[in-house]
Parts: sequence; structure tokens; C-alpha cells
Amino acid sequence: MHSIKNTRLLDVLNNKPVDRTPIWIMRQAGRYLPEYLETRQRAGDFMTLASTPDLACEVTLQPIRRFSLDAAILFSDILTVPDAMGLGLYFAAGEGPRFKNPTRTPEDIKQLATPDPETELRYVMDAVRLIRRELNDSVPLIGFAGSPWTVATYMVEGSGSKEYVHIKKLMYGDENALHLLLSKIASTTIAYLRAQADAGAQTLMVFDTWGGILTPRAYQAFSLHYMQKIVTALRESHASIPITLFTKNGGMWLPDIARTGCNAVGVDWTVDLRDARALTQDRVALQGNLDPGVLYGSRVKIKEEVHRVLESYGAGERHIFNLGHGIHQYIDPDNVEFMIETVHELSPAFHAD
Ligand code: 1CP
Repeated sequence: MHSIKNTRLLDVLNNKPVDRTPIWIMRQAGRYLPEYLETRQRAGDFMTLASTPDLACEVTLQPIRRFSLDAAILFSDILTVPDAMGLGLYFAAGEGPRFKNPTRTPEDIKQLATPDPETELRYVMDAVRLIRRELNDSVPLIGFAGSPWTVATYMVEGSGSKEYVHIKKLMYGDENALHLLLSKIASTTIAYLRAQADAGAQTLMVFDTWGGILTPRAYQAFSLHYMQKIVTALRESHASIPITLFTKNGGMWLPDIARTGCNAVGVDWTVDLRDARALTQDRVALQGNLDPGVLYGSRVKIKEEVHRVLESYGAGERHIFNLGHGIHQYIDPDNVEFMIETVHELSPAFHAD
């Protein structure tokens, strides 16, 4: 039996009281850290970094060594799943992710492989096992995947996008083909998250970065429906693993997200946590939601905004402090440290003892 030393994150996810608000940071291992840039340079490119367990473990631990965080998050990417489905992921210098073989036509979708994560994504499971060993139960490890909708946008566009021309053509032109694609991604993702849990991930998060580009009706049909499938499937196989869902720009759908049976919902900075809490009725924990841009500000400003976030949630046990989205690469790590210390300093007042 393992017993984690710092249980704050798992306690909040499981609705147990904590002495202060736990904090971790979306993209906490990344380009704002000089030690990350150094390791990435040594690796040569992002995919080598992510697919070499020793290196993935090293960068996962860097923010844990530097800061007093309450969780580690596996260093990987949501796009390793489509890579394993045969799309050929690569990163063009300074241009973000790209696929050699995007999935455009119904024929492409029919031919897509549904890989076995235990073999094709074995490097991720090896990284999870190594990280757990190195963490030595100091803090819990978060495993993750992209939502089927968000992963599909990259697969169909072939890269990041501003206008989503191809996926919207598919959505309004051949809905059945899109559903087949989403079903294939969802079943691969379910197997992938189960494998991460079996390898040692202690909680799981699903990132739906692009759900917010959909109409309310399309969000239900093409994004939430497939996240619901993931939650339901994980509940069948791993009843007690806590699950967090995050739809960026999904503030108006928080009650629907909370009804999936997940333990926590990520909230971006466009919503006041007071409203998010009223909408979800304490049925779930809320994770968020400092604007990462605040970290460009002065210490006085950072402290004021951290307090504002804590106060907007108010007294209660179900808040996980985080940014409203990933940290930017230009942010000064000293400001991150100051933010974390401020959460440690100010948050006990919002807890019972
Ligand atoms: O070093 C580099 O140049 C690569 C930058 C980078 C990093 C640090 C990429 C490429 N991926 C990652 C790691 C990553 N990606 C993590 C690691 C764990 C941590 O948080 O510390 C996670 C959770 C992700 C998830 C991810 N990748 C998402 C969902 C969350 C989010 O931030 O919205 C998305 C949309 C991606 C795609 C992706 N991968 C990388 C980039 C630059 C992008 C975004 C592309 C775009 O803007 O469309």
C-alpha cells in the first residue's frame, strides 16, 4: 500500500476537508522554466523529450523540485494519441504541432487504426511508472488526455487552427463521419486513461481546449457526449479514481459538465468562481482560475488577484487553485513562486481549521 504524504489534491477531489487550498499549474513543466529549455535542447525535439521516459520524468519533476506544488502532472501531450493512431505528429520549429497525415475524408476516418495504448503508447506508461517511483509518494501524479472533440480538431485541421474550416465542414457536411471519428478517439482515449491509471496515475484530467468554439447544441453532441462516455467507462473499470473535466470557454455549460459524474470541473478566467459554484451547487470541486496574464504583474497585483480568486470561491473545501489555462512561456518563474506562496499564505483562512 502506498500512502501519499501530501493528500490535499486527492482530499479535495474526494470531498474531504483540507488545511489549505491545493495548487498546481496547467503546463507547469514547460518553456517558462530554464531547466525545461535545457532538457529539451538536450533531447533535440519535443517528441523525443515526450517519448523518452527518463527525459519525460526529468521535466515532470522540475517544477516539483523548484516550487511547493501539491501535484505533479505527467509530461506528455494530448496529441500522442492521434500520433499512435497513425497521423505522424511532429513539431515544426516555432510553429506548434503538425500532422503528416491529417484525417480529412470519410475514407481516412474509416481507415484509422485504434491502437493498443499498452503497446503503441507504452513509453507513456513507462514514464508514469518511473515518475511514480521518483516522486516516492510525496505528491500525487495527474494523468491526462485530450477530449475527443479537441483531439479531432487537430486531426482534421492537421495543426492548430484559428478558423476550424475543415472540422466545421465535416461537422455540417458529414455528421456521421465526424461521429465515427469521435467514437474511435473516445475508445482509444478510454483505453489510454485506463492504462495510465494502471501504471500509477492517481487522478485523471480531460482537456477540452476547443469545446468553446461550438454552439450549445453542438457542444452537447460532439464534445460533452464523448467526455461523458469517458467518465462512464472509467467509473466502470476504476470506480474510485478522481476525474477532472475542463472545457475552455465552457462557463455556460458548467452545470452540464458537473452532471457527468466527474469529481472536478476546470474553470477558465472568464467566469467568477462564485457564479461557477452557484451553477454547480458544490456537486463537484472547482479548479481554477487565475488569468495567467496576472503573472506579468507586480507582486502587489499578483497578491491582490490571488486573493480575489480565493475570495470568489469563498469558504469551503472544494477549490483547487490553478490558472484559468496554461502558463505562458514568457512568465518569470519567480512570480510563479510568489503566487504559490501567496496561496499557501492566504488560503488557510478559507478552510475550517
Ligand atoms: O517545448 C515546446 O516547444 C512544446 C510546448 C509544449 C509543451 C510544454 C507542447 C506542444 N506540449 C507540451 C506539454 C503538454 N501539453 C502538457 C504537459 C504537462 C504540463 O501541464 O506540465 C499538457 C497537459 C499538454 C496538453 C495539451 N497539448 C493541450 C491541452 C491543454 C491546453 O493547454 O489547452 C493542447 C491543446 C495541446 C496541443 C499542443 N501541444 C503543444 C502545443 C504548443 C499545443 C497547442 C497548440 C495550439 O495552440 O493549438
